[in-house]
Amino acid sequence: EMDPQERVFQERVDAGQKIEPKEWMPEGYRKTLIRQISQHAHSEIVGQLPEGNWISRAPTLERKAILLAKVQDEAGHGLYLYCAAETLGISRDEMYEQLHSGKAKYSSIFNYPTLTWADIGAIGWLVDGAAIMNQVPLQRCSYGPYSRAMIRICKEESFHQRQGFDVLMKMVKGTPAQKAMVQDALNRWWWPSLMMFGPSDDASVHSAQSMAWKIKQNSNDELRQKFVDQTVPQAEYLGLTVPDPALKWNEDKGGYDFGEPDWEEFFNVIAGNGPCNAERLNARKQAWDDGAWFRDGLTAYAEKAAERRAA
Ligand code: FAQ
Repeated sequence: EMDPQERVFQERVDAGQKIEPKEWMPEGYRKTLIRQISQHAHSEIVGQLPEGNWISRAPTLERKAILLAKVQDEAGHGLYLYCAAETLGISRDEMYEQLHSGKAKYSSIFNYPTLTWADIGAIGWLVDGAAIMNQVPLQRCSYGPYSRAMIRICKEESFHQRQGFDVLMKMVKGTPAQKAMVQDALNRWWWPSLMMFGPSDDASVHSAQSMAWKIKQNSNDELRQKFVDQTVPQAEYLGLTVPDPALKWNEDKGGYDFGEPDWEEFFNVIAGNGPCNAERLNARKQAWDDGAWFRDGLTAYAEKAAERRAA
């Protein structure tokens, strides 16, 4: 019953071949990729805001230079990913419009505030840690441009994660007040980090089809479990307590049992009602509006240059 073109496509995907921009693909495959890649790009761009908040308040010149480089990397990831999405036939203006109108999502995690310097460490450690866990398998995504973008992005995310852990290592060896600040950051960022992997498998509407198309390689719950298993020993190394009373090593499964994230909070945040949704979106729209004169200038210059060439 499957359309012959679609069968050939699926066979190529099953054989591990990459699909490239000009090749035939099912409309649903194209749409799913545009949705996921553009949301991923928006996340990188909006993701600059919580950390950008601390660039001017970093405790030392060295920390400031490192944070500046990291935030700049996120901008690069965003632009890289917009390019990957453009190969599917959507323009950057359309994607921006979807972000600014609230139609396109970006990661829930960036709707939480950064209250202390320890939050910068926690973001690197947990948020970049979760991003890597999710993005390493995306390097094997069936769509060529997305898969290649992920290879470079993952390398940079590894540096980001290390810098976050390094910030926290320094702080937990500091004064009791500094250590308490780190514990407080873990308390606030732990559950939102687990939510980055998306809803539980039984509530994940896109997973089955995305896995059949090898856009996703793992389910949301699989990656969440791997993240917990990797991160809990790191929290212990830092001398911190993970804020989950249900957390317990399970010898039989060779992993941790852990509590259920607050899914009501998650769906509330992705519906636009998290603590900083309005602030984040307004900052993006403001930046877009403030840049209008520059875009106008570029367009006017390009038109003049074309006229001169024609003359
Ligand atoms: N936040 O059916 P599923 C970073 C939505 S890392 C918001 O499971 P899917 C690096 C989902 O879109 C963060 N929305 O969906 C960085 C769908 O709604 P829709 C970005 C979420 O796509 C670090 C609905 O729920 N990483 O930026 C979230 O199969 C530090 C149903 O969900 C990526 O985007 C969420 N957490 O799986 C930057 C990775 N979870 O679209 C700065 C690529 C789910 O129908 C500083 N994306 N939703 O309206 C993916 O791997 C997937 O899209 C998932 C969701 C796993 C996020």
